[in-house]
Amino acid sequence: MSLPISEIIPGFDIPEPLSRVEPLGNGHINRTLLLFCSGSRYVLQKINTEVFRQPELLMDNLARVTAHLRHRGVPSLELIPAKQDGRSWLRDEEGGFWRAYRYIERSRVCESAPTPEQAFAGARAFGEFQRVLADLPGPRLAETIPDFHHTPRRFEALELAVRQDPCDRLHRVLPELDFLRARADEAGKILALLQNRSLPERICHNDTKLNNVLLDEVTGAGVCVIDLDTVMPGAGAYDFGDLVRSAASPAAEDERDLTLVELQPELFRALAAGFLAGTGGILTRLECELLPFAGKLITMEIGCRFLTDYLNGDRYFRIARPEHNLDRARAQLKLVASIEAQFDTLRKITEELT
Ligand code: ADP
Ligand code: GN1
Ligand code: MG
Repeated sequence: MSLPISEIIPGFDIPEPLSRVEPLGNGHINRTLLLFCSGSRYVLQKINTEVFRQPELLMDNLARVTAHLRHRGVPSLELIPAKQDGRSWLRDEEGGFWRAYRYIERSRVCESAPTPEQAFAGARAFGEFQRVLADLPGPRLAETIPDFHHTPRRFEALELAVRQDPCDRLHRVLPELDFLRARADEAGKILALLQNRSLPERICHNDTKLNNVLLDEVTGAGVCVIDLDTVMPGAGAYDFGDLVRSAASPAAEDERDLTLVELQPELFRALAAGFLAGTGGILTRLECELLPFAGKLITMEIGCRFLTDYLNGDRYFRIARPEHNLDRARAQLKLVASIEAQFDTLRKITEELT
């Protein structure tokens, strides 16, 4: 049982009356609602505390990151304070963790099939995000989900799910499992370079799918990077990798017709050009060289996570149909195959741009 929204909203400094509430967006983890209040719009989110175990730490990260971005003239999310104590979040009596944002008007997200212009704009915004946060003052940001992009641990979690097979689904995923196992030795490549300091640790967004950046409804330019729950230390190339996963193929993340899932070099080029424009020269030579591989790695990692969740009975990612996580996994793995088939082209494009 969860509390009705009408009991949560008065806790925030939001003008009454509330005229309407609608679900917002397609996130897989948190619950996101759009509120229409007295002529203005707000976003209300319930954080999934099974996934984000220390939401207060996450909110500390978020406050520092948004303040720094604004200080540097980059628009960012604006949190609405809670009435009782002025904090940027509140707990309901059942322990639910809530926060509210001002809704950013005249913006939209691209869920799938981006144009090259949208791919460029989104990638540039994520690149700029990384560049501006490179000099965030203060201590290292908290890790809101430890080992988030520790790809070898994601593979270990898959093997555990395979051994346990709690829902008797293993027999349905044998080709996908073979596909991933054949690539397991590549899982630790970026991590090893981070660990031996060949790559710098950066403040990354870590969830750079294209629907986590707002684009101007009219001009299409990047307006604001959102969904900041996983902003924490990582490898710069990861943020490019998730852009490739989510925006280099016109197909949706859960496309069932796998013939539609194909990396398009022109979308990859737009993403790389946008990301490099946004990062504005901060990336090292090795980081630039790793961009195509990061696309493959993150697509493989998230395919692995979807498959693991399918085996475990869909406990992590929200699903809208019974085989949803399996469909998502298959689409990611098809994209990995497409990236591999065009890898030389992607390398050439990256070299041309750097
Ligand atoms: P989730 O963690 O569930 O992915 P997000 O923070 O990404 O949640 O929000 C889900 C969707 O809500 C986004 O894709 C975007 O469409 C919309 N959205 C979120 N915050 C805002 C905002 N402040 N202004 C406008 N739209 C927003
Ligand atoms: C989740 O919350 P959302 O939908 O933006 C997930 C990402 C995955 C993504 C796949 C905290 O992102 O890691 O890449 O789904 N977020 C978390 O679409 O696990
Ligand atoms: Mg999101």
